[in-house]
Formats: sequence, structure tokens, C-alpha cells
Amino acid sequence: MRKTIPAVLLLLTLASATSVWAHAFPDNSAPHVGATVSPSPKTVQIWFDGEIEPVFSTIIVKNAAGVRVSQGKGAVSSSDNTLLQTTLPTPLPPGQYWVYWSVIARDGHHTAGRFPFTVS
Ligand SMILES: [Cu+2]
Repeated sequence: MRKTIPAVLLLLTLASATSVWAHAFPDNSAPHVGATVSPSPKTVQIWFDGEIEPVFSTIIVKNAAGVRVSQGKGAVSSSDNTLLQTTLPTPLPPGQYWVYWSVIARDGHHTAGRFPFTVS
């Protein structure tokens, strides 16, 4: 019986470590990170490795001058809770653009990042 308690504590430690790793991170995107695309895409999409909260998750695209070129703060897809997307209302002129994303995973943890793509 003496060895039972440390075994239970170890299991609890592993369980809490697993939940810490459950933050959402990007799995894939369109355009891909660092890609050069032509013509200008109509949308920018990021697929995450877990479900994200629609209310607190945002995606914004800015041009090299830091001016926002996407509509609003984007939205989580109504049919796929791992997909965050935004619309580019007008075709982008050639140049480099940055995608800024910020999401809350189902475990309540916040992650954020950015990546570039180029329109040629
Ligand atoms: Cu987490």
C-alpha cells in the first residue's frame, strides 16, 4: 500500500502536464507560412491542432506598412472549430503581408503569433 500514493501523484502530475500542452497552435494555413502566391488570395485561413473559442479568437492581415487589409477581426468557421479565417475584401497589390493570429483554446490558454506571405 505504501507505494500507491506516489504512483497516484505521478499520474496527477502527468495529467496536468498534458493539459498545459493542449494550447492551440497552427497546424496549417492558406497561404502557407512564408509562401509567395499569385494572384491575391480572397481569404486567409489557419487550421489549429485543437478547437478554439469563437468569441476570443482573431486573425488580422496587415501590409508591410502595418495597415490592416483584412475585414474585421476574422472569425472561427461555423462548421469547423479548428479553422480561423478572414476575408480580404480587395485584391492585394504585390508585396509582403503579415498574418496576426490570437486564439483561446478550449483549455482556456491563450496563444498568439504571426507569419508572413508574399503576393507576387
Ligand atoms: Cu493550454
